[in-house]
Amino acid sequence: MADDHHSGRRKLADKHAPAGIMGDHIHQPGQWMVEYKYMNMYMEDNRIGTQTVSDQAAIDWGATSHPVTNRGATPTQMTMEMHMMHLMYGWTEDISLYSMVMLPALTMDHLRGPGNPAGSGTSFTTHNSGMGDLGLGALMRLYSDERNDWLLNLGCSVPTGDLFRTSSAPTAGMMNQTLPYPMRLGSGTFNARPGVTYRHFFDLCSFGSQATADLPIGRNDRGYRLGEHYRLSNWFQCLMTDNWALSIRDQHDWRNNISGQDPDATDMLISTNVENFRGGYWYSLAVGTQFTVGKNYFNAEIVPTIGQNLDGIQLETDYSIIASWSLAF
Ligand SMILES: [Cu+2]
Repeated sequence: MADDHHSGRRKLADKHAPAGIMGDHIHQPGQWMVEYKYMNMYMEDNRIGTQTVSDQAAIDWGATSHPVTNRGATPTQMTMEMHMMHLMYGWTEDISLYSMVMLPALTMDHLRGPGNPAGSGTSFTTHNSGMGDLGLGALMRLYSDERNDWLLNLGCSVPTGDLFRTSSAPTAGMMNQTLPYPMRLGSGTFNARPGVTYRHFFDLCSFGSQATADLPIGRNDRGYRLGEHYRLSNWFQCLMTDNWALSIRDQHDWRNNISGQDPDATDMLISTNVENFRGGYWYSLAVGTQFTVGKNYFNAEIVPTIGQNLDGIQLETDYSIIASWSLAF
């Protein structure tokens, strides 16, 4: 029964976890997998703690906050788009290797504040896109039997994303300013990305649970380190047919604030420059579907954020969409 975990049950439409999960499976020795994954996260309106506020209230709040902020502008909405090229290879029976190229496209809309020489109350948009940080790692089987899989993910990221882009849009062309923290393409540090995944296969359904961490190491070339990010997710998939499954999933995200400080990120200008206004807790509930067409595997999810408690003032997350195509050969 040595090949049990390759046969039968694990070849059906729930063979991969829902689209928002990575590192949930390994491959047979010599097998390759290519995947393209698309994600877009939609954020609109500011939130102070758990309280949503208007754009004008976000500017007013910054006049007396600690530190004082949003004198130049407040963000009003953002889309965080991500194109991911994922490659997996089954190295041995129990170890698969992977790499992941990330191509983010970030767009943020703003309302100018009272200290902006380009005129209070007017709006502008900034955009940034290109190569993000490169993900690399190994997935190891800790234990498998006929119904259960335990996998360990030993991953990391390499700082290939640019931190130095500037924009003159905030001042309508009068001066160039460094883009604030959430508009940068990478973390600037090497990050450790460990994870553990458990899966259990019933006859017609499956359950999974995964804990992951993204742990930046040291300081980057701009003198700071992004906050640690921890995620816990649980999901349930049910087979409608052998080739089609439906999924539900919960997701808890905890993120810490930034350590250190980029001297060019002036707190007073905008809340996205404030190191202590990046952390928080987010709770999301996803629904999704997985299906195969020949050897092609399709996976899609919509992930509304149900609850969030943010440090300081930040844009609130409304929902994400995630979709992928993959092929193993
Ligand atoms: Cu794979």
